[in-house]
Amino acid sequence: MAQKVADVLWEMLVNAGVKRCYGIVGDALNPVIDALRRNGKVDFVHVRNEEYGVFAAVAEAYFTGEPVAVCGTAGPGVVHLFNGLMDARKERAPVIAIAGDVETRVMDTSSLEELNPYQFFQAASLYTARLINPAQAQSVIGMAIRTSIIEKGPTVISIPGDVAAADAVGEPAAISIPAPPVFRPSNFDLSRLIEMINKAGTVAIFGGDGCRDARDEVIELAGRLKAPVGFALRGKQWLEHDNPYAVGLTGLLGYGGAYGAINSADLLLMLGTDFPFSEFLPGSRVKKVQIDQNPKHIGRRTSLDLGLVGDVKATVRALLENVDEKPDDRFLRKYVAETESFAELKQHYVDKGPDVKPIRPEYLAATLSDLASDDAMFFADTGTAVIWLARHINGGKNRRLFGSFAWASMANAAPNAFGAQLTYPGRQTIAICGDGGFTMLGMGDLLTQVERKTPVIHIVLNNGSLDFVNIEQQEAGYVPYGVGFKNPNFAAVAEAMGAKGIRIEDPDAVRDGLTEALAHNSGPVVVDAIVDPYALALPSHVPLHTMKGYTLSVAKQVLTGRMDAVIKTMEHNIRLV
Ligand SMILES: Cc1ncc(C[n+]2csc(CCOP(=O)(O)OP(=O)(O)O)c2C)c(N)n1
Ligand SMILES: [Mg+2]
Repeated sequence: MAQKVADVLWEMLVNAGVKRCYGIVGDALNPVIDALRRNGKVDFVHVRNEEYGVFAAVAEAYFTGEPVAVCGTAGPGVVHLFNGLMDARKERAPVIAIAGDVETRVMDTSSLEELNPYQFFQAASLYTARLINPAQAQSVIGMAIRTSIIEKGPTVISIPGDVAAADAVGEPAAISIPAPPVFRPSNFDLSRLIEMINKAGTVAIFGGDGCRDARDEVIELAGRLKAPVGFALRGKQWLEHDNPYAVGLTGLLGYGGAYGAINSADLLLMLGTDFPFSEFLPGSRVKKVQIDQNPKHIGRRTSLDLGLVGDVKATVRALLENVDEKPDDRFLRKYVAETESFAELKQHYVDKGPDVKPIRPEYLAATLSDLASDDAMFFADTGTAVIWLARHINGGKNRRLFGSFAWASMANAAPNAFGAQLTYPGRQTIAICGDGGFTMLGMGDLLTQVERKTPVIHIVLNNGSLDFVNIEQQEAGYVPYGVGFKNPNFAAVAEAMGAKGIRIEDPDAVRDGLTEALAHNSGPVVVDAIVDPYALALPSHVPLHTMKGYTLSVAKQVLTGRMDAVIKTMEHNIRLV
């Protein structure tokens, strides 16, 4: 049989490193999927919702750096890809979407399921192509692959069924991908930075995901400058563990001495971070320097005294050869000590945990961290799960912590962990899910996991509420509204679906329940953990407007007859003090 356009597509994707395609088949995709079947080198992962497939692909692509395919068809199935592709864009994950498109003979006639991919994907995709002529295939597919890998993010190939099924023109093109380039700022800018560093009495470092490959260099620089190292959530897994200079996280989830260090140093070095919460960054009293690969990140969150475009690793290496060692470590010691005392405070919630019912999520998360293996991969749903992950799951050289940290979609953890499990079979992959998140996306595709027998450990924080929003509303001074809902027994639901279910209601069952879940390796397990919906999670630094908002909300709740909720919140948190 002559090669079809769809055969060219898969051969080129396979040559570029694609091993899996997550999605749902149908109409325009039928010839595409038939070619995948003939090709035989790509694992097609049929999911129950295309969005779940994309979140799985994001985790796989982010951790391996290799491209991962997803597919949806046409119109509605394609629409389901979108949220995950936005996440891929923000997490810089090379995901290539194959979007089924209407037949060319009805294109641009508003036909059934027709969707203009250029308009629709504009915000998410780094490159969108409509493959309407077989002769385009090699160039278009090559561009989608190279853009996705080199620029790190999602691309879209929109393909009508008739074109996918048409005879190919020419052979599949070879794909050559350059290794990531090493680039650093100009010598002129570097010498300005060196001068600023050498002049500054005290220096603080604040790092993000851009420090992923620069951990050793950043720690060496911190040692030379006696600089406390704070981080954004996306920097935590690279910069916190085994780092004597680490001072925690700043921002809404913040803990430790990071806020103080960053705001009182003479000079702040922001390394590979696009941290969005400007109110936690210092004003003009602190001199600020930002180093980032992406020129668009420079200066967009706070005003700078110097902005440098370059790779963090290469830039810090160049600095290390030239900056003077600082002799005085008092500044560093002060914020490291502050971090240690916050850790004691955090531990307090954990230590009291075994006696407190409903289960404190802090205790649950800390116990999980304690029991999980040294190379476990943890995924947190957007919601309070992220807070507990940030504060109570300890990282490590081989541990990984991931979530929808930059896009902040709900329901990411279960599919992220599923994608990670397919990529790293046998490694502990743990999804800390909200009950809102789990019922939004995770529960339906638990069936996919049952079929695949993927031993993903789902910990569902069963608090009967969209608790993060509940807290948010109170911090903003609103009476909580639209945040409560009723849950089934998730363990029973899991068992009915063919997974293992474990329900934990009592704090003294936490340890054994989690141990059992972590040891289960014949398929997915769902731990239904009944946790305290009134656990309050204020950051180590509370902005004034938050304090005011919370007071206002409490006043409004009292005035609208919700005294019971106010008392419960006070009670549940005060008994831990
Ligand atoms: C798709 C999506 N919808 C809505 C939101 C807004 N949001 C952020 S966190 C959250 C609550 C999550 O609730 P749940 O999953 O139960 O976790 P909890 O905070 O209760 O632990 C909501 C609604 C969002 N981020 N993403
Ligand atoms: Mg919830």
